[in-house]
Amino acid sequence: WQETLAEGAVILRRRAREDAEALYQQIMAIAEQNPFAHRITPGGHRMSVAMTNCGDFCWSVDSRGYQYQQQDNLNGRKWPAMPPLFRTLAQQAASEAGFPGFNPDACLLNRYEPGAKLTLHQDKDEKDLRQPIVSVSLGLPAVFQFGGFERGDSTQRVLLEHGDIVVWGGPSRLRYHGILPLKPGVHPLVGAWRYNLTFRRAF
Ligand code: MD3
Ligand code: FE
Repeated sequence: WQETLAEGAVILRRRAREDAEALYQQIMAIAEQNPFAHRITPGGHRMSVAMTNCGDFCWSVDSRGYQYQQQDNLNGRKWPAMPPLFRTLAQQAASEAGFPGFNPDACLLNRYEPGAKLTLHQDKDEKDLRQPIVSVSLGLPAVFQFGGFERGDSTQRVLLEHGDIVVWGGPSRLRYHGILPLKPGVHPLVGAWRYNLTFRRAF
């Protein structure tokens, strides 16, 4: 159940459904070691999305800016290791979408509460932009905005639902994208939240 959204952007609908419970348990275990937190952007805004990480490197934001770090800037601890299930799923999804050999060294975990959103942005802090990003959605559905290469370009809307995996590579890697405010609801496995895992090759 695979569809190409744009060159290099492939959605594998429901691909993670059978792994969803195990993924959710792992998310909870990671959050016990490194709780989800609302970070403050360089502009002084509290992000409505709460974040944590696993893997060797993880994307961080604080008053100094955005960067990949080996420690949590909130508590100075190293990130929990990337669970084998996470790595295997991301690698398999990448190769199904036409990106064999993907080996993520970073996994950012985003948690959305009702109303939480992510404004249009590009992901370009990774060293090798030829490497794709693999995203896994769990819990409540969200409307994803998929734009062009300039902030003002028109956007298409794609519903991302529980278990959907999207691989973003090739020319789509640098497209602007965002998440519209999450609608309230209750998901049977996950509750009143949406989780999104993004697997990246940072270095
Ligand atoms: C398209 N996360 O963490 S996942 C992010 O649902 C991020 O939490 C969103 O954007 C979320 O940076 C969207 C889908 C996604 C992730 C990375 C991309 C789409 C992308 C990179 C390039 C193009
Ligand atoms: Fe992004």
